[in-house]
Amino acid sequence: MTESERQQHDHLDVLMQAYTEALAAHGVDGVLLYSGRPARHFGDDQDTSFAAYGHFVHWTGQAQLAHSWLLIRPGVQPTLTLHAPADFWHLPARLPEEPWVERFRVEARESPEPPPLPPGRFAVLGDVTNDLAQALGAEANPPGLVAALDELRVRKSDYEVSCLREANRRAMAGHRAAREAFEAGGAEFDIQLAYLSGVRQRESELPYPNIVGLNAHGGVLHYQHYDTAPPAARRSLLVDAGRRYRGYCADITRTWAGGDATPEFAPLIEGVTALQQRLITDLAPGVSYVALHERMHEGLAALLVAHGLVDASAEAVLASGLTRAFCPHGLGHLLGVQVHDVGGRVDARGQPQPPPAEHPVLRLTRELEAGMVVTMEPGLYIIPMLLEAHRHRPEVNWGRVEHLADHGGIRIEDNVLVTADGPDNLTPREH
Ligand SMILES: [Mn+2]
Repeated sequence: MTESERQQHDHLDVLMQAYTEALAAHGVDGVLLYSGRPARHFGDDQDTSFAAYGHFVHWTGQAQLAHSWLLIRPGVQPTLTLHAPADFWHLPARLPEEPWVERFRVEARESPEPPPLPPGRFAVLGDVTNDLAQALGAEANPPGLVAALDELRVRKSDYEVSCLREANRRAMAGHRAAREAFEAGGAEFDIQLAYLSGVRQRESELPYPNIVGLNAHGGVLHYQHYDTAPPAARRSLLVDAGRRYRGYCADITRTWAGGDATPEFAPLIEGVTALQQRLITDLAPGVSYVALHERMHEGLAALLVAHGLVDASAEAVLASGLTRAFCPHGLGHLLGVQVHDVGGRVDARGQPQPPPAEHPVLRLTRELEAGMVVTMEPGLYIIPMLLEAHRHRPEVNWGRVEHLADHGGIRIEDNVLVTADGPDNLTPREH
């Protein structure tokens, strides 16, 4: 057995023990996890792309397995029910030939309906209706149990960490290919194809749609298109792109200056990168992620001043709220079998931890603990819609800001494991 296979067995042992405690605490004899199914386009016979329910993936790593059911009962071998209709149009669902599969009793089922439950009190979790749960004599998605199982995903096992590390390693091959395609003069579409080829993963299996923005598109936070024509000038590229490995997600962003960039742009990328590296060194158990997010804004204020974009003290820039116009998103989030992993806005006892009023989109508001994997992704963008509210501020060097506008923005994002011995950056820093 390889080290990774041994780690996966340990992961499943720990999961069974933790589920046993959670199920007892919530008064059920077992839980049926539904992987889910793709949605069908209205009035059509074609389906959308699909990702399985996170709790199903936590056990199986199978992020693409639809119409499947996993029954967990304390002290009993879990049953994994696969949908295997007699169908000559498609290949039936198949599991890999790997040792972890032996931990499950695997049953094929002709129908996509849930398997019958043994006698007892059960909960059904996933994209199911109350009617379906009732027909099984079970409860659908009881919130207390869901929250308890979410909490089990917050601290990663050694197996999960090694999967996240490998997802990062493989994603970097895509980022290298994307950068080369950019330097070769490619359009956004060419860069996307180069990325996919570099990671060798089909688009629908990626953790999220890649963001590939040239020039001003880098300032559109979730830019969703891939222009097929290369732009006349190559000022900048922002690539936010990941990969899945055994269900686990990488979420990495790089920004590059092109040959047509203004000379101010590359130093600004270096500034954001240095800020990101500094913030990473602050990751430790007991640290408030909200405080780190606020530290990012302090760093951004200092950057705006140092690079001559604002003529004021860093303290005054921070107090004016300008940094939130230059960076409207959060510093990062938890990462796991979902790119924005669950459990980011509760405390360890499950009490809600809403984000501060001035940072409403921050996805991670809790105190850091060893075993958490977080993204660290400070950004600095020229977003005209947001800067408009600050137009009256004479301290802003509007000429410089507008000169940068057609470079879009900068985001530098790594995935980092929090440990008692310091941060462990899972993203290879090769360039
Ligand atoms: Mn992210």
